[in-house]
Amino acid sequence: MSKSIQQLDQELEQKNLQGLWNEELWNSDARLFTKDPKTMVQPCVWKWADIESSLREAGDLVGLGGKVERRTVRLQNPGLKQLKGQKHATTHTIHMSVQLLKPGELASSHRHNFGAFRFVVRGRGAYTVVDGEQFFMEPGDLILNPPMTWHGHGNESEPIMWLDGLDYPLVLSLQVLTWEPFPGDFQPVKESYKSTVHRLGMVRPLWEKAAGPLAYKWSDTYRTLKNLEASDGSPFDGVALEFVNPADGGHTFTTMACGAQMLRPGEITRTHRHNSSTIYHAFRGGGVTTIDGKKYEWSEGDCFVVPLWSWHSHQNASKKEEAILFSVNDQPTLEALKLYREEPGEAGK
Ligand code: 1HN
Repeated sequence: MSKSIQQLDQELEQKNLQGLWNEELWNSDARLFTKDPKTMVQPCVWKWADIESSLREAGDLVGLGGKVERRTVRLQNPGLKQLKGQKHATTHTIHMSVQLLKPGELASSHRHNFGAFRFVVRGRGAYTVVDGEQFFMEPGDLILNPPMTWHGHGNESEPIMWLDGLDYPLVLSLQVLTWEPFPGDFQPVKESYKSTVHRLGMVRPLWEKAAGPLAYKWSDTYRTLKNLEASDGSPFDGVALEFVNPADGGHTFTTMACGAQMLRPGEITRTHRHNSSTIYHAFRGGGVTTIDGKKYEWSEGDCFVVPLWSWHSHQNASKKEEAILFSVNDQPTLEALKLYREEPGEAGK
């Protein structure tokens, strides 16, 4: 008597083998192989009022020290909650959280092989020390922690809040994540960086190994946006800038690109889609982003996600004021793997 397929399947199972004839890869509703990419990442808006009040409460309840290295609140994507192990993320590749550091606090130094950045949103005067270089923070400043750079934060000023962006979900999915504390808790500032005026612009001290500057001052970013205000800009993103990598002039990180874009009063961008995902923060102004035909409203301070391959366009809600979005996306990862794709929507849309 010949074997049934079920019997064969059982025998294969015991030998750690599997026949693909039963697989849902090809033709079930849950199939993996589809013409368009599928993602579990969902569009989502996080209101600034919710983020800020959670952080303020955490500021009263949660002290730094011991097990608590950072007081930071994650933007959890609702679509990823059901994923075990890698559910802690804003998109499948990027983790964004908002951190509060109170006056008198010191957040100990550590380093990891995932990249990170800070984008300052409220308060000024705190600092972060990256590989011994001290960067004082003001709203709109972007400060990079490239992979394996030591970093700790201190505050002798007023309460400060910033966005933390990290590519740790990506590195975790590759199962190569590493993290280590700084021996001695807080990395001291190097002698050469002890003055309050640090290097500015595209210069570096020759006697240090340091790469280009790891901080982008908001005053420079904003001036550039304003200088380009009358240009055509990108049809899909308005006056959009990328923060260039100080080491090679390319994307901000090997894995992530950070950007700042200005939507001019009344500006509505053309629809397009790409297989990178983006996390936005409304730094100034308010507007509406249409994602796959649904409108998501945002006002100053809100954060939101545009998932990969979703059709999207942005609109500045004001006819008088500009709107400025800070963003981070994983396009560099897709490009590095030669997987990046984008498509414009129909003209006039
Ligand atoms: C981290 O190291 C920081 O250094 C902030 O301030 C947020 C979220 C997940 C993993 C590491 C920081 C983080 C983080």
